[in-house]
Amino acid sequence: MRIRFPNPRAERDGTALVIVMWIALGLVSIALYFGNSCALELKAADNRVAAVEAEHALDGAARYAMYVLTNTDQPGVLPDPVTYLRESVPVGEARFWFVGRDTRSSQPAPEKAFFGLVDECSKLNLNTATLAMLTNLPRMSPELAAAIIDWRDTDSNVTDGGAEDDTYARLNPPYHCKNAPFDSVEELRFVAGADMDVLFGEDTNLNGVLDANENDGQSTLPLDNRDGRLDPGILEYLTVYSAQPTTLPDGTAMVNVGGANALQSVASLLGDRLGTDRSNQILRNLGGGGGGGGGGGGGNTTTFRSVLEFYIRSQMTANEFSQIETNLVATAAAQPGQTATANSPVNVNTASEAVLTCIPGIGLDYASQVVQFRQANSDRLNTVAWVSEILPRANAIQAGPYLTGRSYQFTADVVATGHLGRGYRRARYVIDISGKTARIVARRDLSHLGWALGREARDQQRLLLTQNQR
Ligand SMILES: [Ca+2]
Ligand SMILES: [Ca+2]
Ligand SMILES: [Ca+2]
Ligand SMILES: [Ca+2]
Repeated sequence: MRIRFPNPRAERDGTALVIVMWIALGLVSIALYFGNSCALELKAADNRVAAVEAEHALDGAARYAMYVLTNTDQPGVLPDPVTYLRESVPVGEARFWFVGRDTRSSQPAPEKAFFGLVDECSKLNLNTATLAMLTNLPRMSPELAAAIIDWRDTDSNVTDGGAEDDTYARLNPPYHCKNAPFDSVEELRFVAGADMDVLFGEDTNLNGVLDANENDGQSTLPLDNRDGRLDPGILEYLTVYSAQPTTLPDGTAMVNVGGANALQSVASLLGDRLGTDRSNQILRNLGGGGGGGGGGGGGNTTTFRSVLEFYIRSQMTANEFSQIETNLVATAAAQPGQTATANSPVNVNTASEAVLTCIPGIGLDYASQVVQFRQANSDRLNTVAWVSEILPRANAIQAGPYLTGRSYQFTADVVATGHLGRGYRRARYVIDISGKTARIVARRDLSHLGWALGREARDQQRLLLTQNQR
């Protein structure tokens, strides 16, 4: 066997070895690259799965909220938060929370989230509140309040300080004044003078909680005042959904004490529930004849501007009133400055002090007393009757048309996460229970506003993740 040592061949072999090594190295890099991108892809897919889980949990939570609101012994009363699941509720591997507001306390611990359903009727209705009522909201300027009135009224007459087509024509790009009711509170962004500061205030994520960035002054947005209190914008206090029905859930008409022949209409209801003798006595208090059968009042034109006024003038007991209150409605002609004819009073049992301050007859003078009464009498918050114990008679009658003790629209502000706390999602569902069955009348995604559960829940979430990574 001959052995040759051709030097050029050896050089070629050496070169080939180097080339092979380079190729091998290249292949390894490619493998590593694909491996890494697969891992990233896997992680992204995992996050997408978590987000899908969270989306389903949102819808599940909304259905649960509808169940809670309808399967209660007092429909129309905001359910007591301790009677239903509202915090970190498991749905498969996902969880959900209801972001709520504590209506029982005037000074909620501002850094702690409150979980529960929200009463839409605790807010002022953007389509029916008068100029004076809107002007009393925190952060509201008289000009913006006037511009809101102009935005929703059908005419083009500029309210003092307000804005009609001329103002909007000067904008870039220009647009028209709507001259029709608001379809959502978010529509306020189009109204002249409504900036982020007045809309959101310090509560940039609309959760009713003083988050870290909302109490650090100028360091991060928003530019808050660092006073340890949450000063929200007007979005906190406004709704377009509140509306009192004029029929009972089964479709029969309620008794309208605001219409003509109010006494004749109410007589048979009173007789039914309280007996003829007591009914006649009450009808006499109300200025009616109280004679015999239902239609006997003949020619009496007594009407009441509100259910509360009816109660006060009737001199019936709170207990008697509770037996007929849900059957009563007062739909009078529209008040000056209102465009919509919908009857959309504020629920005095759930409204915040800021909203109560806007109510004629309550105002700054009585708003805090109303809240204090609620704190001391949590067992009586299913009626409007007690207001007559707090306000002087004339004030109560003035406040009556703007108040109710019953709510028919509620919001489930749901946050959900998928497995291991991943895939954060948030959506607000407005649920209307005035009909035979509850229905969702609006859904708005709020995931973009970021974490809304406060610091405590975030710490728990992080703990869960680190435990799982070990
Ligand atoms: Ca107008
Ligand atoms: Ca907040
Ligand atoms: Ca800040
Ligand atoms: Ca503040």
